[in-house]
Amino acid sequence: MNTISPSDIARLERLVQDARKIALTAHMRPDGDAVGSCTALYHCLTDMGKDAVIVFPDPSPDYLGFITGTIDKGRLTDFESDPQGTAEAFSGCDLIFSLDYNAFHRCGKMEQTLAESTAKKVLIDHHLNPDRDLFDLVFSETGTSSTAEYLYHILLMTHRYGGDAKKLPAAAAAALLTGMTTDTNNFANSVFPSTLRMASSLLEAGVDRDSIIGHLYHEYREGRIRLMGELLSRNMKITRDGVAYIVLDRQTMEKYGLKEGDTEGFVNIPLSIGRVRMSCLFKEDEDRIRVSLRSKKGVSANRCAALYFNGGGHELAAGGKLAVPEDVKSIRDVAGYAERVTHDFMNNRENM
Ligand SMILES: [Mn+2]
Repeated sequence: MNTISPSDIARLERLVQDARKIALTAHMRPDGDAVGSCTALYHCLTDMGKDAVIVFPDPSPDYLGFITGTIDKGRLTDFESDPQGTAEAFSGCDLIFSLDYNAFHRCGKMEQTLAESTAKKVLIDHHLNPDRDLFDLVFSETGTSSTAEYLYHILLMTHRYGGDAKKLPAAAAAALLTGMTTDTNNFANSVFPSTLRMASSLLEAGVDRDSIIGHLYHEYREGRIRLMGELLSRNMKITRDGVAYIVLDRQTMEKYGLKEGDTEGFVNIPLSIGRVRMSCLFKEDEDRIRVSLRSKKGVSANRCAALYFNGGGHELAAGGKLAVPEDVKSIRDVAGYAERVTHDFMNNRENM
């Protein structure tokens, strides 16, 4: 992680001090890092006496209810459920935080409302290629496990917390540890020395990690595990280039009674096979196919997502989409498309 500039911290403190109303935002289909970061910052701002609200593009998934449950009533909304209220939240605030995304289009249908707001904007994020021009202040760092970790280090540099994790509100500390835990897949990837320092300080500050792990990894629906079994035994294909891919249609999702967020982490599993160098999960959505990519060192998931799947993200973990019918005619054509483009990708030395 690069050193965080004290002058940026001073600017951040001034922006917060001058703001009356503050809105916190994250990307579409917010994950543990997005929800954890927003919730943590919400508690810190509230702790400072600020009027803060969280606005997601769409609802936070049920499995993160143990985090969002700490937010005061009426302080968490989303554009999909309440477009009017969201627009009012943006027009009425004077500072907006963008957490865990690098450009407004990552907020989907909320993009325009966000872009039109005249509020000052601060980015705190760990994805590649941030759209710096959109923001008044940019904290962007790819050498960190998660936005939650990065936010933790930023918060600790402020006068308010002065390097002492014990001063963080308890709900903020737990939300930060949750965000880092999900983004590292429970310390399996993107763990830096700074990540372990953060975890260590948060445990010392009294965060109940066992309870977080229980919520995150021991409360799945039965359907998730049964679907995982079906996908791995019947659906997963491995190409001769070492690319594993799984195509998941809506019918199968419905058969197992699964909802948004229930397939979180599936894409990581094929990477545990020795000859697999990249794993792709294709999930049918209303008018598109959503794509998740994970790769091992030496193969750039980010580049593959950018070249063939209208997306990007991190070097070894990226996402994207295929438009129907522009990119593929239907879900049935995804396997053919995946085989073809990943073969091209894996055989072009520039991509390695
Ligand atoms: Mn993240």
